[in-house]
Amino acid sequence: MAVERTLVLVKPDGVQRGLAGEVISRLERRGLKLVGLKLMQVDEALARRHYAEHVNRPFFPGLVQFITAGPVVAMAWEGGNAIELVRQTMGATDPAKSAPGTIRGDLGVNIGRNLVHGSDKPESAQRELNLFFKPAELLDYQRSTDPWITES
Ligand code: DAT
Ligand code: MG
Repeated sequence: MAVERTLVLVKPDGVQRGLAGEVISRLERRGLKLVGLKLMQVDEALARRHYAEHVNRPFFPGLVQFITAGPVVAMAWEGGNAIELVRQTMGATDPAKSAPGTIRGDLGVNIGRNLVHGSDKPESAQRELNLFFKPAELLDYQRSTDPWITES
């Protein structure tokens, strides 16, 4: 099982609804490791690059408007098979079709307000992590002493 890193965004609707902690908590409980975290406003240029694959879709203008409408929580999560694990934990894109027990299935209503983003494959994860984080902003736990048990 390959150790992967993936980009997760709590989108503006999730931050506004006070669900950032809920999303973080679910990913922590899943067993993934948080290696990067920031609260930020996405500008139009970043939004267009992030969602470049959807540029010709009818919902693209609304998607860019939405993701830039308020702050997002951008995170990098690490773990074995992290990309697929995050996607499973988020649930299907349309909350009407996502299973109960998933973030979107439990907390979402509208496909245009589906709370979270997670990279969909390794190439996307690499590309998206580079858009949102500088390398130095991502923690390398192997270079630190064990943060959980080391006493000061
Ligand atoms: P996902 O976010 O599950 O990776 P995606 O990459 O296909 O889904 O689409 C990106 C976002 O665009 C998605 O989270 C919500 C929005 N979106 C997708 N399909 C849509 C549609 N048919 N109508 C409105 N918004 C849509
Ligand atoms: Mg996607």
